[in-house]
Amino acid sequence: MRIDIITSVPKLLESPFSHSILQRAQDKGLVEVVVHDLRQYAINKHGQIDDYAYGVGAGMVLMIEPVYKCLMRLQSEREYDEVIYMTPDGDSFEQKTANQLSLKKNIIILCGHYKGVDERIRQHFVTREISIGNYVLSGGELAAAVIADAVIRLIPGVLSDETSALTDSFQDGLVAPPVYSRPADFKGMKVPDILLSGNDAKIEDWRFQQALDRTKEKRPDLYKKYTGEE
Ligand code: 6GU
Repeated sequence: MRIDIITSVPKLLESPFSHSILQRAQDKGLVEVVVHDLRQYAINKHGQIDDYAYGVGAGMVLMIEPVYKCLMRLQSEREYDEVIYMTPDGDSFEQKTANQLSLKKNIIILCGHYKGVDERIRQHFVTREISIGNYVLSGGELAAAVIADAVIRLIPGVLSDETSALTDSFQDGLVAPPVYSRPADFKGMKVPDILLSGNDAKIEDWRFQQALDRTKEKRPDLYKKYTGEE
């Protein structure tokens, strides 16, 4: 999979992909993440990429031309399955969205900034608009990193069997059961006996019951969906 991210603030995206699982996924050749500085496609030697919005006093808009030039350059090099625009008024990002995107070959993520991007880009070039929640960020970069993280960890081979995405919270519709590590007794705070019993079948039952109980308590919305109640 290849993910191309177009941004006016490339520095914001340097670190998230340079560590841990996301770095390892790239080292293994399972994903390629390429960040593009929109300023390299500026319309003049001043590096201009934004301008005043027509009919509005304040607020800068990402201009159509730099974004268009960057998109054309990329699309001349390979076929893209999606051009995603990060915006607070987009479709909300869910695990289901991550699952869908993880099956794609090449995707472009365009980060909004300022008052957004020229509407003609959204109308004619964007295939999907995504928001990561009901709050406003100062730009789409951190949201793009969230999406890329959620997608990349689903690519086969990125996670080991033990950390497999198949056992994630949400993947089966339930939140994850509690986990413990050594020591079994820390200052009188004990790990549940069942986990020390060595009885794998019983432990599996216990974990499932814990997941059910937790979901009911913490996420009644998910619980209702899971049990088919209502
Ligand atoms: Cl994708 N962008 C911005 N700027 N704010 C957001 C968002 C995206 N998702 C939630 N808030």
